[in-house]
Amino acid sequence: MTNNKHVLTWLDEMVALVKPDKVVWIDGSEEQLKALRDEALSTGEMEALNQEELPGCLLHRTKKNDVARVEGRTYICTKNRDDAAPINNWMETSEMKAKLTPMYDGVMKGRTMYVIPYCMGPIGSPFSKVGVELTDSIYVVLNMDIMTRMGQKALDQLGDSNDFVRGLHSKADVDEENRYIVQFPEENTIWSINSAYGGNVLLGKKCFALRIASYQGFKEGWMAEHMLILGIEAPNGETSYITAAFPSACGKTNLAMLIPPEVYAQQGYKVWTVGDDIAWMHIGEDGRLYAINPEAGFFGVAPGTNAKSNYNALASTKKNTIFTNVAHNLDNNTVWWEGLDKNPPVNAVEWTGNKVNGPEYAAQGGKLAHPNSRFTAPAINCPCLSKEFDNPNGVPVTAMVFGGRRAKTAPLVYQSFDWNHGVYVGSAMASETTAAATGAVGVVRRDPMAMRPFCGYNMGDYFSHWLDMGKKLGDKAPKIFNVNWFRTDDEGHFIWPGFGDNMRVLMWILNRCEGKVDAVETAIGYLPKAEDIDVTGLEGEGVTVDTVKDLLTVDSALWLEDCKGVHELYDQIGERVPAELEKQLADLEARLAK
Ligand code: OXD
Ligand code: MN
Repeated sequence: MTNNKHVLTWLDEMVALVKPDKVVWIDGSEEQLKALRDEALSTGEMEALNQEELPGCLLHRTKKNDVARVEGRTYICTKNRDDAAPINNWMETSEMKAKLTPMYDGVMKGRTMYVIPYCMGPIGSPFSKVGVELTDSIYVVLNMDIMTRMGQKALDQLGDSNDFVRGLHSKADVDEENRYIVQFPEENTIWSINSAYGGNVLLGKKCFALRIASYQGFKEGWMAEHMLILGIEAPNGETSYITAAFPSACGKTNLAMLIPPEVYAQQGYKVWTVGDDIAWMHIGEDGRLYAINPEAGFFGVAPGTNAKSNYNALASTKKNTIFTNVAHNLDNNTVWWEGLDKNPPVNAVEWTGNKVNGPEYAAQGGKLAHPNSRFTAPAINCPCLSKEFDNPNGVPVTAMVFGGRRAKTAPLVYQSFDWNHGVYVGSAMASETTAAATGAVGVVRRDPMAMRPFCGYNMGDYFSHWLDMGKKLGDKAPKIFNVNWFRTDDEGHFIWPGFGDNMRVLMWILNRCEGKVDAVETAIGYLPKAEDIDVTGLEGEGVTVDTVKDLLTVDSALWLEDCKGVHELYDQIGERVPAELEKQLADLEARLAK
C-alpha cells in the first residue's frame, strides 16, 4: 500500500520484535471491514445488535480489569527527566524500552498484526497528521475506522514523509500488572501493552492527538488542547466559534452538542458541533487562531446520555456505532445504560456478561452498564454536525472557555483581563470530585487547562508555550473566559439548570467578544451584570435575575484559600513555571486581599 521507506523499515523492526503469524494492511475498504466484523462476530469478540433499530451497531465487553484509562500506568518518556516530569509519570526513554521490549518479544505469535494507517484531521488539511498503529485487536481496527480517517487515504496524505507517529499496541494478556501506556514524544512513538480498552489503545486519541501532539505543537508553534469546538450561528447566518476545556465529568460532550433554549431558537440561533474532545489550533494567514477537530467520531460516556440531556449524542449512536460495556437488552437486542430512561430491561445481560433481571438488579444497587461504558459513534451521524467539520483550514476561534466543577468558589462566568491573565486562569483550573467516583467527595484536583493527564511535556514549558502563542496572536487572540455550571445551594442542589441553558452564558461571552455588553471589573476578572444573562423562560425553574446575582458572587476568603492550591501546583511543577504566571498569582492575591 505504500513505498514509504520510513514506514516500511519501522514495520520490519516491529514485526521482528512481536513476531505475528500474519500481517494485514488495513486499506479502509468496506469489503475488508465487513470481513473483520464477521470475524469478530464469529469469535464472540463482538455481538451484532438489532439491525432494524441499530443498523451496523455492535456490542463489545472488555475484561473487568480493563475499563478505563490508567493514569498511574501512563508514562511520558524523554531523555531528560525535566522535559516531562514532574506532573507526568516519567522514565528515561532507553530504560523504558529495555523494560518493555521483552514484553513485546513474540507477543503476537499465533496472532494477526493489523497495520492501521490513519490521519488525524481532515484529509488534505495542512494541519492534519498521520499515524500508523500496529495492533493485534480487531476491536481497535473497527474503532479506529470510526474515530479517524483510516486506510489508503492516510498513506496518500503521508507520501514519502517521515512525519508520522509510530504506534505499537498489543493487548497481550490484558494483564493489569504489566499494563503500560507509554509516549515517547521525542521519537513520535507510542507503545501500549496489556490493555484492550479505548483510551489506552485507540492510539490516535489521547496518546497521539493530545500527548504527542501537544509536544509537536510546542516544537512547531501550534496548540493541541483538550477542548470541544462549537459554533453559534446568529439569525443573520454568521457563525462564531468557541473552544472549551473541561476536566472529565463536566459535560463536555453535552456542551458541544447543546440545543438552544426556546428564547434563542425562536430568534433563529443554531448551535453546530465541530468537536467534542480535542482541538488542534494554528495561527491562520489572517493572524487569527483556527481550530480543527483531529477526530472523526465521538468516544462518549454512555451513562447519563438520554434524549433530554443530549439528544444529538444519542441520535449519533443510532447507526454504525460500537457500544462497549453497556447492558444488552435481550428482548429487543438493543442496548441500555443508567440514565437512558427509567426502565432497565427485564431480560438483560449486564456489562460483565451475566444475565440479570434489570429492575431487580438495579433495585439492589447493581449497575447494568459500567459507569465508564462508551459509544464510539461516527461524527457524520450527529444531527448538529457543523458543515465546517471537514474544512481543511478549520474554524476561527472567537473565545476560549475554561471550566470545572466548583461548588462554591467560581462564579457562573467571568472574563480574564487579557490573554496572560487567561493563561493564569487556565493554569489554575480545578474540579471537585463527585460522589460518583471513589474517594472523598469535594476534593479539589488541580487540572491545568484539563490537560493534567494529557500534556506530553513539562507543564511549566506548556504554560510558556501558551504565553508565547498569545504574543504571536496579539490583538487577534481569542478572549478567554471561565465558567462554572456546578455551584450548589446550602442543600447541595445545583443552582444553575445547565445543559441547553448554558447557551445563555455562551451568548454573554460572544456579546463580550463583540463589544456589545459591559461588565463589572472585579479582583478575579470581568463579571457580567446579572441582567445581561438572559433568563427568559426559566421562571418555571425558579431562576431569576436574583439567582444569577447569587451565582456571580465572589467570596474573597474562599478565593485566597484556593490560591494556596495554585501555589502548591506551581511548587510541584517547579522552576519552569513562567515568572509571568507567578506574577499573575501574586497580583490576584493582592487584589483579593484589598
Ligand atoms: C475522555 C477523557 O475519554 O477525557 O475523553 O477521559
Ligand atoms: Mn477527553
